[in-house]
Amino acid sequence: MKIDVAEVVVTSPDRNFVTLRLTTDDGVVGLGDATLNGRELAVVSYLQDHVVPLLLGRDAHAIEDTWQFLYRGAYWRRGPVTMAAIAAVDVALWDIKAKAAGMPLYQLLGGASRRGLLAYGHASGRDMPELFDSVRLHLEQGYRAIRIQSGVPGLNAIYGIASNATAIGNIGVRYDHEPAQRAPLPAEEDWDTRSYLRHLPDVFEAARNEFGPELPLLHDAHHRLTPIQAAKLGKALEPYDLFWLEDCTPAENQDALRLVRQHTTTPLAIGEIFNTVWDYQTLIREQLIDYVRSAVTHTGGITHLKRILECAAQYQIKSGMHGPTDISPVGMAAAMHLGLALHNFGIQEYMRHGARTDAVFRQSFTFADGLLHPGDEPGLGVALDLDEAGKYPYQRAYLPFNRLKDGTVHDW
Ligand code: EZ4
Ligand code: CO
Repeated sequence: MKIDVAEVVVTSPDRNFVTLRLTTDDGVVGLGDATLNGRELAVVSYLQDHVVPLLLGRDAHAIEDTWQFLYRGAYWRRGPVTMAAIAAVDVALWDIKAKAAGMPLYQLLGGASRRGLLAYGHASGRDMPELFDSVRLHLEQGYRAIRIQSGVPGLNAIYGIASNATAIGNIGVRYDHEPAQRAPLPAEEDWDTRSYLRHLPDVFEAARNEFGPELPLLHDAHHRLTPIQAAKLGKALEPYDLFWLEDCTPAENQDALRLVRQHTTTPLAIGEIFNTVWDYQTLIREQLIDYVRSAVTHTGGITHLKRILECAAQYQIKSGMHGPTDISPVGMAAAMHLGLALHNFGIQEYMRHGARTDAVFRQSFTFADGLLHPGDEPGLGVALDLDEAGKYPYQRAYLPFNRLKDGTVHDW
C-alpha cells in the first residue's frame, strides 16, 4: 500500500485548522492535524513545500520508518513547526493502518485500558459570580472535572477568561474560550503577578465552599511566574486540593521545577509548548512533574507522544493531553485513541468546537458521564468534508500578548 496523494487542507470554520489528507493507491484516506495556533501557514509551507514530495510513493504501512526519516532526515531537529508537520504525517498513517485493519485505532495501540477518558472543561469568569455560573454550566454539560480561571481586580483582560471578548484593547472576533482572535494584529492583555497571587487563593477557597471537596479543580498559571512565585502559589493552594497547577513557570527551563517541587505538594502539569521527549528529560527522570501536557498534534504524533508517556510511566507520571479548541477534531480523536489505550492515562482536556467545525469534521466520539470515548469506527473515526472545508478560507488570527503595568512585554 503506497501513499498516492498528499493534500494540505486549510479551513477556518470557527478558527484556522491545517489538516494533512493522505490517500493510498488502493483508496484508503488518512487524516492528520497540523494546526499551530497563530503560526498555521508556517506548517502548511513545511508540509507542502518540503514533506509532501517525500511522501509520494512511500509504503503507507512503514510508520516508524517514515517518522525517523522525517525527523533525522531533515537534519534540523525539533521545534513546533517541524514536530507539528511530522505529527500530521504520523497520525494520518495510523489512521490509514487502522482503517486497513478494519479496527478503531485504539485497538492497534494495545486495546482499551478503561471505559472512557475523564475529561475536564474550562470554566471562567471576570468575577466570582460569573465564574460560578460557568462552573454550574459545565456541571450541567456533564463535566466531572473543571479548570477554573478568574479575572483579577485591577487587570482588564487576562488569559483564560471567555468573557474577555469585549475587554479594552481587544479587537477582532473571538470564538468562545479560544484565545486567538481574527484580526490583523495581536490583542494586548495586561498582567501583574502580585495582584494575581493575592487574589487566586481566595477564588479557590470560595469555589471549594460553593462546590464542595470532591470536584476535581484545575488551574493554569500560563507560564507567568518565577520559580519562587510558583512555589508560593503551589503552597497557598494546598488547602484547596487541586488536581493540578499547570505551566507554573516558563517551561523551557526544566531546572526551575526543582525549586517549585521542594516547596509544594500541589500536583504539577507542564508541557503544552514542548515538542519532543528531550524537553521532558529532567522533569521525568527527577520526578519534577505529575502530568505530561503535550498534545499528539504538537509532539510528533502518536509515535512520539507514546514514547514520552512510556518514559513517564516508569515514574508514575500520567498523561494530561492538551485539548484546546486549536487542536482540530482530528487531533482530538488521536488523543482519545492514545489515551484509551495507555495505562498511565490521567485526564483529557476537552473544550467544544463550534457547529461549523463539527460540520467540516464529522466525528464519532461520545461524551457521557464525564467520560470521552473515541467510538468504534475503523481508524480515527473522523471524516473531513472537503466541500464544507472549502467554504471557509484561512483568516489571519493571532494569540494575544501581555504587558506589565510599566509596559514591559511579559510571558503570555
Ligand atoms: O494557551 O491552546 O491549557 N490550555 C492552554 C491553551 C493555550 C492555547 C494556545 O494555542 O494553555 O489555552
Ligand atoms: Co495551558
